[in-house]
Amino acid sequence: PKVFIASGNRGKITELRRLLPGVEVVGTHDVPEWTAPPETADTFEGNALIKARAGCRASGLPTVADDSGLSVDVLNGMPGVRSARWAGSDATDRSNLELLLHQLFDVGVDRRGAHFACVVAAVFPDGTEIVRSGTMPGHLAFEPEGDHGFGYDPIFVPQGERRTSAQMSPEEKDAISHRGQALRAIIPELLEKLER
Ligand code: ITT
Repeated sequence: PKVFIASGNRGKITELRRLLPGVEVVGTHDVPEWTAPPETADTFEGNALIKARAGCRASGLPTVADDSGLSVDVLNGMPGVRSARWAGSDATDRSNLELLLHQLFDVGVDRRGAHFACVVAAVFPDGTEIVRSGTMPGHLAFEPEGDHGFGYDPIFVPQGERRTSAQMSPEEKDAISHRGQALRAIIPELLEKLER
C-alpha cells in the first residue's frame, strides 16, 4: 500500500514513517503538483483535513496529513494551531521554543502545565475521510534539554517523566506521544481501506 504524506515538516515525517511500517510513503518531492495550502482553520482537525484534501487532490493518492501543536495552560491553550509559526513567519524550532520559554519566565513549576495534540486525517480518492487524534500531557521545562525529536521537544516534559521528550529515544516518545496515539488509532481503518 502507498500513501502520500502531505507535510513539509521533516521531524513530523520521520515520526509518521516510523509509525506506518509496511506502508510505502510518497513524499512532497515526488508530487510536483503539491503546494502547501493556507492553514486557515482554527482547529487541528480543520487544518489536518485542509492539508489531507489538498494532498489527495494534488497526488491522486490516499493522503495522510498531521496537524499538531503545543497548548500551554497559562497561555489559554496557545500556541496551539499556531505552534509552527509562534515566533513569526520565518520562525525556526529554536526561535519558537525560546520565545515560549521567555513568555513563561516568571511562571512557577506548578503552573507550567501543557499538552501536545495531534490530529491525523486520511483522505482517499473516493472521498472517504478518516480522522483520529491523540494528546500527550506534561509540563514545560525551564531550559532546553536533549536533541532527539523536533519542535518543542527540548522544553516539554511528559507526565510522569523527569526527562524532556527530546531526551527520550524515538521508541519511548512514540509509545506515549500524541502522534503515536493518533497513528495507532487510524492504522486499522487506514490499512483496511488501503488493502481493499
Ligand atoms: P506541515 O503543516 O507541513 O505538516 P508544520 O510544521 O507547519 O508542517 P503544523 O502546522 O501542524 O505543521 O505545526 C506543528 C508544530 O507543532 C510543529 O512545527 C512543532 O513546532 C510543534 N509540534 C507538533 N508535534 C510536535 C512534537 O511531537 N514534538 C515537538 N513539537 C511538535
